[in-house]
Amino acid sequence: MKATARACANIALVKYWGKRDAALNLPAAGSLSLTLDGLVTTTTVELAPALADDEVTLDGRPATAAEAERVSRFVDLVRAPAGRATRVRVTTGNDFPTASGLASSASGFAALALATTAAFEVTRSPAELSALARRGSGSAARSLDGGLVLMHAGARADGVDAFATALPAAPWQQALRMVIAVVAGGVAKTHGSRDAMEHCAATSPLYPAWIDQVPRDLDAALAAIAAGDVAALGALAEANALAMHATALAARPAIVYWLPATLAALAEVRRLRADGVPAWATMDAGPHVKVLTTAAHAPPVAAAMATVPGVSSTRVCAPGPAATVEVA
Ligand code: 2P0
Repeated sequence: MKATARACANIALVKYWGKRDAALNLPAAGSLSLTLDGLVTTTTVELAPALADDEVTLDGRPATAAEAERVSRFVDLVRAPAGRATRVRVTTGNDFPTASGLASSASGFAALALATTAAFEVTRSPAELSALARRGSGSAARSLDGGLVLMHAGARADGVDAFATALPAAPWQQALRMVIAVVAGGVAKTHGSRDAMEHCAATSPLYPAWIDQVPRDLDAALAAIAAGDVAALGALAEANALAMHATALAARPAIVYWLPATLAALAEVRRLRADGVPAWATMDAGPHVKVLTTAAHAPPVAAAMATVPGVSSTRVCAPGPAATVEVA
């Protein structure tokens, strides 16, 4: 049995930054994201009874021991409850450069959750599948759905209510665009998000205020979405991302993801806005700047971002579809 799944990356408009339980990977607050087309992970899981160990290939190369271990532990979440011991051959690849600093764990674990359950012929509801993907990576819970996606923090200790659901699609959402400005020198992350959010929770005096603020930001973002108000959503997303980064800047020692070009890109977004262009910035655990805008404005926004010194490339993404799986 062999299954191949495809899942798109997502960028959060209200960020996930903090856990309430590390073992089950439960978020401390909800989050909201936009699934993006053109940033796709394709993952094949094949049952391989002859293998003694799982075999994992990432982007055409054998996985490192640590990577293979993380994949195997995730597959065990499906394999063990199914009462199976069969090893698997996992082949996964991104159609975007993993070194570009764009989230790959989100699309990666979403595709792995879908392909693994299909290969073992295990039935999971959409909510269960999202909660399963969450165990691999919190942001992966949001990559099974397309368009705008809401991650529920949940309240239960077992985490069954910590999953993501798609928001109702509306025509205006199809005109949303995310311009990704890749900042040169944004090399191997100095602080992976998992360790960084733990460090912020443990040492940042701003962390409690951040966790307090997220539900308010989510409410405001949902109200903006219900009203189809892109400007309100964009302003909210930019403020939320800056608050997340403020939390990291205030950690001790500080976590500074920004490079000079990051600030230059942020200034360019403000300049565009001052000129009447709908453009709002968001940033994740790295130096890159992602700009929320609309289809009509995406080409000039991308052109403007490309002129920022230190921005090495730009990419325009539209809302992406839900993840899919095929069984061979
Ligand atoms: C987000 N990030 O909401 C936030 C904003 C990064 C910055 O979700 O520990 O790799 O695997 O659950 O999902 C990245 O965190 O963390 C992330 P884990 P994950 O997109």
